[in-house]
Amino acid sequence: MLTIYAVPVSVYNAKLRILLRHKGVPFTELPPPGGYGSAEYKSLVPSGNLPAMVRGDLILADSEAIAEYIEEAFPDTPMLPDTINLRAKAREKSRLHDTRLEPAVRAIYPQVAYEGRDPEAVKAGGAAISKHLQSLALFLETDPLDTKTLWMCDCGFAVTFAWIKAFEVALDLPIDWPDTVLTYDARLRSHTAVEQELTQYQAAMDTYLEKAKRPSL
Ligand SMILES: N[C@@H](CCC(=O)N[C@@H](CS)C(=O)NCC(=O)O)C(=O)O
Repeated sequence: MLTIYAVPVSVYNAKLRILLRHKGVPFTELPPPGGYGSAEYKSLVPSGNLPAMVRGDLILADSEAIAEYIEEAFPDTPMLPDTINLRAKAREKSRLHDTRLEPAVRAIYPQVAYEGRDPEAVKAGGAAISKHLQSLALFLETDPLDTKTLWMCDCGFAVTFAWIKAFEVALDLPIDWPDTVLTYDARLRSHTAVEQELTQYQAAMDTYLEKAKRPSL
């Protein structure tokens, strides 16, 4: 059995769950032993990072390292392409999400709570995210990956797009969505694994966004 240490709201856990759902790999999700950030958890996962995976005597952190392992361990329903060049392009796209777009979205978290929110920081955050969406649109114009397949590199984008849209509503985050990216988002959502995960994940997003609401007098 494959176990994933997770917290419900984690973007990278949701990314991994899309991959596991799409591949039909059974897994159990548990909270990190001892709690998030605890010494007990760090004795298992030195970085303290979530998600982490346990399978037999293997303990592995980082969603992309885990995704690559699962791809090799469960090769049915491949989520990486079959040529070296296309796999390289797929990995480049994963990193575009993990190292560029998602960190720009994460920078908005300090502005989520209504109390102390800085409208100028929200505006600047929206501009930074929009800049990354423009870069993604350019990338998509020459993306050689087959558009009918759900790839490993797509999973993170599906979750991050859902957060950007939620922040547009909850924080008035100003986002300039390129049409190419909106089309890409719609295509990702047409995959059952994405739609089911995002539907189930909505409750965790709603709970997190409670603090964004203006307190009632
Ligand atoms: N690149 C990492 C990012 C994961 C990540 O940022 N996880 C957060 C929770 S959503 C975390 O563990 N933060 C605390 C830490 O890194 O110590 C991955 O893909 O797993």
